[in-house]
Amino acid sequence: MEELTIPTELSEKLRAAKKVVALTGAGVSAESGLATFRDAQTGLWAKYRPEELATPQAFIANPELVWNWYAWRRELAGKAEPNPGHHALVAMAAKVPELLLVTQNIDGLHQTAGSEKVIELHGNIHRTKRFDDNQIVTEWAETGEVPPRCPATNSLLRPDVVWFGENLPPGALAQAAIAAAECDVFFSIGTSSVVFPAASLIGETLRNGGLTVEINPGETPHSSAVSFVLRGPSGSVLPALVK
Ligand code: BJW
Repeated sequence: MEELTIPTELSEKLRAAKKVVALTGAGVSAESGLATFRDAQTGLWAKYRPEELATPQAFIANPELVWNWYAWRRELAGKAEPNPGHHALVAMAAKVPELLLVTQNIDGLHQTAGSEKVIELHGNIHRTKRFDDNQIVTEWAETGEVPPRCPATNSLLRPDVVWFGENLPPGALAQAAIAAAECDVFFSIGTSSVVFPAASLIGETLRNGGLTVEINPGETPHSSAVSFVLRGPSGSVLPALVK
């Protein structure tokens, strides 16, 4: 990749910023070896149908298939390690008075890297909950039944992720929206910005006059609206931004 030049105006605004929000998506974990969703060749949705795997209806129709698919992805996420993009966001948090990381990622890699203020909009694949009442369950017997059941209630267990048609975790969206409205700089990093309501957060910053920055090797629906576009992989662009 050509050496990336960070615009002076952006560096100055970031240095002066009091509140920063970074919204991240699957692209941030791509350099950790985890597939994105919508890449035309390697994306998960190029190989699997979301209607059959990532909706409550899919789980009701075939809980074993859905559990096994997430068990496979949980293993991949468990083996993955944070990349320079994740680490640069930890470094950025140390440089600005307030940085809130809002992630759509369910892999937990921001926390592994050391990010502390993280809102997980779409849950976390390493947590498990009851299908019927969303209570988190931490232990169950491995009886061979797939999916396993809650030892206390016998309910089917499922990953604590947000499927299509499901609400985001209570309070998460409201907290992220307030932070986006109040921030001086909003980064949209490694997300295609097509999944709502996460994709609407940048609108809060745009409406309130904050600076908006997109970091992505490709175009998104927000590319023409943001203040700055930094084209490239986040594992290279973010370290250049915080150095
Ligand atoms: C790199 C890179 C590198 C590559 N460096 N970058 C309003 C309008 C229209 C529709 C809706 C709406 N409101 C709600 C909806 C419906 C739906 C929705 O948005 N559908 C659209 C797809 C049309 N939303 C919902 O259902 C949400 N719930 C909801 O709104 O509840 C209220 C409600 C209830 C009932 C009815 C209606 C409303 C829930 C959304 C849940 C999303 N779940 C998933 C799966 C999570 C579990 C799992 O992992 O299996 O979340 S889908 C998937 O997409 C995953 C992601 O978090 C999410 C976003 O994807 P992301 O992260 O942007 O990845 P990609 O692959 O799309 O993009 C990667 C990007 O990285 C690309 O741009 C690359 O260029 C870039 N990149 N390499 C930096 N090295």
